[in-house]
Amino acid sequence: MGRDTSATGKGREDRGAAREHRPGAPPSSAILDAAFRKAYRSTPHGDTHLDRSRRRAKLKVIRSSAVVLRHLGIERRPFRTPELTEFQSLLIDRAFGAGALDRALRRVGRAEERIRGLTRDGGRGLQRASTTDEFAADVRAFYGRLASFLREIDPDLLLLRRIHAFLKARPRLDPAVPTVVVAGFPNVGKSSLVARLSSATPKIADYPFTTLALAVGHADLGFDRLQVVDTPGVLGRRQVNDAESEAEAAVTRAASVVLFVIDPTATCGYPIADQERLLERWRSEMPTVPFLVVETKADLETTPSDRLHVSALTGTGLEELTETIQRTLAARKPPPAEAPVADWGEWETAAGSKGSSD
Ligand SMILES: Nc1nc2c(ncn2[C@@H]2O[C@H](COP(=O)(O)OP(=O)(O)OP(=O)(O)O)[C@@H](O)[C@H]2O)c(=O)[nH]1
Ligand SMILES: [Mg+2]
Repeated sequence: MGRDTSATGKGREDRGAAREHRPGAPPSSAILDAAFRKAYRSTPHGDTHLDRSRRRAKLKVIRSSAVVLRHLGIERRPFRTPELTEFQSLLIDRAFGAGALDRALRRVGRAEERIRGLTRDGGRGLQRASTTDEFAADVRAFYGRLASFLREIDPDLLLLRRIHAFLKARPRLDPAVPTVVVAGFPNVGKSSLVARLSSATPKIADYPFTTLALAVGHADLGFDRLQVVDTPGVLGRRQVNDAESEAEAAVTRAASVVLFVIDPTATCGYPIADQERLLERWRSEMPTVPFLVVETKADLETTPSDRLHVSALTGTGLEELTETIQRTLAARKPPPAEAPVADWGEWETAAGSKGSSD
């Protein structure tokens, strides 16, 4: 019926909700809306009109500040440890620039401190004020400064949200679970193997760079859980793109074992010599990481090499590959201190092999 609700709490609430969903609105506007809505609903008790006015003003300061601080806490929450693993931090540094997340978090933390100080000062000011006009002026001044503190960190809040969306689109690898990282040139059949070895259902296509971000599947090798990570293809150039950078991060920092996939057929579009060069470079750069090398698409063509020849299409060699992965993992050194030792004890015993001491 077109009733104007602008003077009521309900009307304000609706406007706030609309703003929250306005695309491109700075984060501060939705947070301030929520804060002012909450403050507006204050209905204080008091003996005199002046008493009630003072209390109402104080409640506005306290409640709006509490809402803002709660929202800022929510924005920072995904980046606390242990929610954020070391590997995720590395991915973020590579994708958004080293230290960018820490700087944004520090600025948000500092804004929280300033808002706490502002709230204390606001409370004291209201204690000294003696007329309803003064209360209103104090609250207005408080709101103004609260809003400006918050607007100052809009770029940081936007960055936190972008990083959060980035993280949500990537697997969270459990550092305590053994991890096989499947890597190699583009289009060689990495995702096809990951789909065969694990629960993952990656996109598979006959063109390079089908996989653009890390994905994880889980496998049960009969005695323990295993994470199988699909990576984007890497061309082995000095300058890497974002997808290649992500693959390198997984190879260097997340892998218990790297399963390096070589496609000896012409179907991937890259010469085998280039693939071998990348393998050699990685091996020399990461002498402590075990590399398992397979030649794939064995249904099309095989080389005389004594490497494992597999086919994701027909299943040839996959059983042997699984056994080799098991043996390689069982022969690894004990994991770093943060991984639960008990898991690895079971792992080694069940695999029927003691960890090597090299
Ligand atoms: N004949 C045959 N084709 C295969 C085999 N494995 C993969 N392919 C094909 O090779 C192409 C690339 O496979 P993907 O698994 O997407 O390769 P990828 O290495 O993940 O590719 P990117 O994600 O682009 O790096 C697809 O057309 C697959 O069907 C195989 O064992 N035999
Ligand atoms: Mg792929």
